[in-house]
Amino acid sequence: MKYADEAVCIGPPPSNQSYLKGDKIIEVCLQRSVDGVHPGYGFLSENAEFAAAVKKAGITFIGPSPEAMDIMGDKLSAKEAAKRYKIPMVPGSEGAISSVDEGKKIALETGFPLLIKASAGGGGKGMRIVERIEDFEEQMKLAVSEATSAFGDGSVFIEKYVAGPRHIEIQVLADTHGNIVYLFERECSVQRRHQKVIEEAPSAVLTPEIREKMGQCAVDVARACDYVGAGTVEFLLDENKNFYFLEMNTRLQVEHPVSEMITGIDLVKEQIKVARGEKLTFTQSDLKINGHSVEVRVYAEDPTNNFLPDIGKLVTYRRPQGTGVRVDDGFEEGMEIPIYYDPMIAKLITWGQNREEAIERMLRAIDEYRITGVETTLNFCRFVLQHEAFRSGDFDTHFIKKYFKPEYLAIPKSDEGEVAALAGLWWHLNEKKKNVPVPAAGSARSNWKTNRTR
Ligand code: MV4
Repeated sequence: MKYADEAVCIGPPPSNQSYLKGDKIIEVCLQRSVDGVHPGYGFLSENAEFAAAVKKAGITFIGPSPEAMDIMGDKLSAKEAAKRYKIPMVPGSEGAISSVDEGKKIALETGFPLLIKASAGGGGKGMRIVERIEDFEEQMKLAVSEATSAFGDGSVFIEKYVAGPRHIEIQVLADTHGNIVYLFERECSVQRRHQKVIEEAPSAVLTPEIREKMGQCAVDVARACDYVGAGTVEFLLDENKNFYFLEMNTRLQVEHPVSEMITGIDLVKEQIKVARGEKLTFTQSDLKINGHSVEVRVYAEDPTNNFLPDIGKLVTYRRPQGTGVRVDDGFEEGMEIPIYYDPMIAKLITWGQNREEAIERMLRAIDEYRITGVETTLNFCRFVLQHEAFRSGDFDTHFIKKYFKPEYLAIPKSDEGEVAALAGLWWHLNEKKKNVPVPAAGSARSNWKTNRTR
């Protein structure tokens, strides 16, 4: 299904000739009298310069102000802004460290292990762990040069290393009239190389008290930069359930559907209403968590081959269906997965009355999804969802490193055993000239009565 009333080609597939061509996009908007730009996620969605250029052209940018994006785009200025409120932060340096000697002094005060982080960084880039003072100088130099080449800004700072943390983020929504609410948390601890794999809402471990405190802090962070629109405030939760503010993402995130599922709020609709200048029609006390939601990211990657992107044609593409199942995707059967972008095919989201039901529905939806032509991460997601550590809620950001080995997925992909057995039976019956019907493949596997395959 194609929903757009009109589409304009900006340029060829490589993103630096199309999705990242802010000037060209604005030019097209002006030609067509476009009144608003939704930046999506990725590409220009957190680019303050683009937001400012859109505004200057007299077009509404559906998102926060360029100033808010600037403040939150830099971790040190984000922490600086957050300091105006009482928001817990990981102990470490007050600001950027300007020399190795200064860094060493702060490192000894902070204690080990510690992290050196790039202020302009994201996704773990420019982040170095230091276990002992002897390694500090080398790691700091590496962090600075990595940050300089990746972001053109070599500012780095120190934070104590939080061991075994959970990644928990709070969805916030702010209008232009000073109203800010939080739409509870998403737990995104199951990650692989800073790429989220499974997200859920609410977190299995937050108490109502911690949830409310984190929510309040997230609202304060948003207030600290006069935030407008939908945003996400990221926290780490340590083993003792202490939480620390890390950074704020000034866009709608990939995993926003799980928040929509548990609150009943359409976040994109709210973004547009806020951009039009409308007031939020609900307050914090109107918002309640209803049930549980899980999202898995379906990537065209081969989990048995180091998650190598597997590009090619979607020969078969059939979505799962049913109560509590949502698929957000952009592909149809027969389409090619392009090489130019992140190879995400779809987001598969389920909702249930409780966590168990949401997970059960996800496992069923994964089984029902039919994708051939490319390898996908569906089996890998099934592995995670079936794992005892995930089921019990007792996991952290090291889940995949700790528990996953590609061998675990190297089971036969087709029903080869069954096919061989049926072929043997067919041959046997033919030989004996007995006319007993052979059961249809699949029927013998039904578990409707025992429900014990998982
Ligand atoms: C940390 C941390 C432990 N201690 N900061 C990684 C990306 C960036 N958003 C923050 N990250 C981390 N910061 C302190 N002081 C551990 C991580 C981290 C991590 C955080 C969230 C999700 C997955 C992660 C995987 C490795 C490290």
